[in-house]
Amino acid sequence: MSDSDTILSALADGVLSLTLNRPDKLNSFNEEMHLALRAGFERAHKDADVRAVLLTGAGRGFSAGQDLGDRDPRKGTPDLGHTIETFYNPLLRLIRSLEKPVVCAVNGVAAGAGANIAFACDITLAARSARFIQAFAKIGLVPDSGGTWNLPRLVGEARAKALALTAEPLDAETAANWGLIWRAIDDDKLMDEAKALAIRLAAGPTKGLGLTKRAIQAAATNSLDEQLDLERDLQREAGHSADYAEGVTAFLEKRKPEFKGQ
Ligand code: T3D
Repeated sequence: MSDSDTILSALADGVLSLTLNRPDKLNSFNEEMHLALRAGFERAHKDADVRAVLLTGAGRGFSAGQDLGDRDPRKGTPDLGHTIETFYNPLLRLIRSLEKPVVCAVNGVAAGAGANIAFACDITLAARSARFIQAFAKIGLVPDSGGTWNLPRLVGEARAKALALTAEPLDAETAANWGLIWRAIDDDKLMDEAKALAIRLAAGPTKGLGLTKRAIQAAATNSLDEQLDLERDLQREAGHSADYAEGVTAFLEKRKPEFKGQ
């Protein structure tokens, strides 16, 4: 793990909590925070004690996307393709390929890459006061961090284009009604609800939950035939898991299951 304080990291109850921690810059991404967040997700991939991840932000915002202080054009033109390839794309791939649930608690404004990282998580809750902004349009950029892939799939082309071309803020309630996130929660209850959800998932049959995540994500590009074959293969794998044996045994014995994520 990175020892940077730009990401606060704590493991408890099987949940790895990763908190974006540059609150004076609305948790915008600089290279140090990128590397620290990546280290957190790499740990989640490797560490069997991590059964779920909870991603949130410190202070009044979730994330304002790229730190524009690092992008002053008066000091030269950066190669943004290089930074996408080096930082944002690996992060998105780590989140999507992690076969454990990733809960995101959007505690305040989520702009640019900050919004699209939130949309890439598995279950995203947002404080009622939070706003989502495809801020790229305000500075001449293209939505990244999977935005152009996720937005049309989640809300359809008309809404995706309007969000991306106007950069108008979207409130949390509407984001939930449109299917961009799971739920809008009263601000003072957000973190309690997000933690409870992450702990519940971490105590669940995380092997099967991970396979479920893989299947649902594959549906975006599979035909029905391909998806039916994938369901067969993944069900076979799930059926051999210790968690499946425990779940059925516990049901038959009328007791609470104790899943191990195996
Ligand atoms: O470059 C690449 O590698 C390519 C990848 C790009 C990915 C991207 O994310 S591009 C999009 C970058 N983000 C933005 O364009 C958003 C810029 N921020 C805003 O539009 C607004 O700050 C918000 C709408 C997000 C929030 O507005 P508000 O009024 O609630 O807060 P504020 O007063 O604007 O910001 C508070 C502080 O955070 C302020 O600092 P100060 O003046 O108090 O010292 C502000 O400068 C700072 N801040 C906010 N966003 C950023 C930021 N500092 C650096 N970078 C930011 N993105």
